[in-house]
Amino acid sequence: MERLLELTAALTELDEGRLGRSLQESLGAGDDPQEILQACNTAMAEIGRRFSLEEYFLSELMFSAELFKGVMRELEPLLGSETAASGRGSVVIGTVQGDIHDIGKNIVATLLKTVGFTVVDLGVDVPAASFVAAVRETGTKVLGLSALLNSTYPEMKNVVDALAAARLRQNVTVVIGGAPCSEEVRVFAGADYYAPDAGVGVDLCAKIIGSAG
Ligand code: B12
Repeated sequence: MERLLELTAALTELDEGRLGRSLQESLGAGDDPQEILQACNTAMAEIGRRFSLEEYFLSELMFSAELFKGVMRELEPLLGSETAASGRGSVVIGTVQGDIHDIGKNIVATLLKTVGFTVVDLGVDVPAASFVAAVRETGTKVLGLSALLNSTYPEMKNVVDALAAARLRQNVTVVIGGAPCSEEVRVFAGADYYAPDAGVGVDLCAKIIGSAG
């Protein structure tokens, strides 16, 4: 749709004014907030590509994150308006140690809350021991790990191994996500599921927690 393409272009070009205008236009026209999010994701992937090609630098990455967070501030109340009854169980989530990317994780956390899960968000750069402690304290059935850097894949495995060492592995389903994750990374890490996007992640949580009673 043209409005959403314009939004993607405005974010990709890091044009704050144009982004604000196209966001307002989209919201005014009643576009689905999920589709607006998707349009932003497309832009972030392109921004990452430009960074790889050295067309953009770290300052541009940082600015893109600020712009995305601004969009999320506008979207959150709209996503929240679909809130279902709470009390569906808890999910612990965090970005693994060594990694400070949190935009994707925050989207997953927001969507989980909107469908009624209690989310314990441990933030970014989370050591394995903190994940283990949170799983123990909350008794959660699902642990979500976010990682955006190839260098942090081994850290996901560390978390899974630490859960096993604490004899908690069998109590919890581990779901991983983050743009460069894949089924291969899941196997490497010893996790249970890989979610390519937030929607799949939320569906998985519903399935796991639902079926576990
Ligand atoms: C914005 C950004 C940053 C920002 C992050 C700000 C923030 N608060 O998050 C800043 C500027 C800080 C940053 C820093 C760096 N970055 Co950066 N960054 C990005 C960028 C452009 C976008 C990431 C993003 O937010 N995408 C949008 C969100 C919505 O997508 P997402 O995270 O994938 O999440 C979705 C799904 O994956 C899923 N999901 C995510 N997590 C989880 C978890 C669970 C449980 C589930 C179910 C689902 C799920 O749901 C989300 C919604 O659908 C990416 C490019 C890219 N292709 O990803 C590079 C990218 C990730 N960064 C990269 C790099 C190299 C770095 C730096 C090392 C740069 C440097 N030289 O310092 C540092 C590392 C800092 C660190 N220690 O973590 C590389 C990583 C390469 C690699 N594969 O290893 C990328 C891929 C860019 C590139 N192409 O080179 N970065």
